[in-house]
Amino acid sequence: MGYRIVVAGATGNVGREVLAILAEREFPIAELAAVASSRSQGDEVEIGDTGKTVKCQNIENFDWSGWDMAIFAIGSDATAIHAPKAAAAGCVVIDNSSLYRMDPDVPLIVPEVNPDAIDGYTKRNIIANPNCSTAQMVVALKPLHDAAKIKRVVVSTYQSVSGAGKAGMDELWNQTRQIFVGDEKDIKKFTKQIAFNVIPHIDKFLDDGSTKEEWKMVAETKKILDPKIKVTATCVRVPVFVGHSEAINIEMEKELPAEEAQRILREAPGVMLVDKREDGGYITPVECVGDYATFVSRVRDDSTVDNGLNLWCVSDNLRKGAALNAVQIAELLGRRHLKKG
Ligand code: 11C
Repeated sequence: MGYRIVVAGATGNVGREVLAILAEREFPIAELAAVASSRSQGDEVEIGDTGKTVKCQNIENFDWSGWDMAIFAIGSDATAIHAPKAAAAGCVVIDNSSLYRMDPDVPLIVPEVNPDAIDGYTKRNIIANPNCSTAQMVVALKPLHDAAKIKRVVVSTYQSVSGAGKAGMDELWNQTRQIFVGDEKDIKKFTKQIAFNVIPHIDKFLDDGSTKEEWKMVAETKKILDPKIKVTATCVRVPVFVGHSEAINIEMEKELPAEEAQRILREAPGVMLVDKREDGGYITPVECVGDYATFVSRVRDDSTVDNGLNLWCVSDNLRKGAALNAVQIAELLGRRHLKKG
């Protein structure tokens, strides 16, 4: 027993994490296929640290029929070509790109937050995975929303370069070295120097002066958690390799003192509260790498508004922000609908 599962984009940052997490979580697999662009055809991709590999097939001529599900991590343009083919062949697509997230016929799922919404996947045979900065935020917000109804969220992000793929990681590494040895700096992937700097710009600019990354946090939070919640975001790229951080200010309908919020967060699915209110008693991005949890620290009352709360939220953007959430969706789909595990 088990599923015939495809990982599309298996050679990328997220695809590799998907393979590792499928193995770590002992996802029931009858057959595994790794597909990617023709450039990677024939490459052996490691399956986490199992010592096993899987040979990459060319996505252009892959036959999707007979496969139960596919986790896509190939970007919106390639997804637009291949996801409809897979879905039409009966293979349920779990898509990491932003292409289908706001499609009303495609559920946008964070299993700890809105698992029931997955039942709508049959309309298009596609399930969307949210943006990394949204995923970790809604995991932290959900239990507080259930307890005291969140009205408004003000979030500032500190997003690692791995959100921009391997090219983003290479650019931080290369610039750091170039600055140390006095070479001229290469600026290709980001718009300004990222080493020893921060850049208040992720994704393209929109007409109102916000960026698409900021818009995603607003629109996706409404779709996943509650359309009534107002969100305003400022998204910033920082010189960290892996792990997105967020400073979140929350305004609620009911009073929820910080101690009560800590108690709720301690029990919440997917959340790890690390909040000692002392030197080092909080989590930083380097400590979250490779972990599944959304870490919450620095929970404190905000006395400048009624029923206000501040918190700090950190998670591995390649895991909860992408690959782990996709595998959790695959598990949920299996449990609720495909039942072969
Ligand atoms: C970043 N959050 O850190 C982005 C990466 O919509 O899935 C993921 C983009 C997306 O650059």
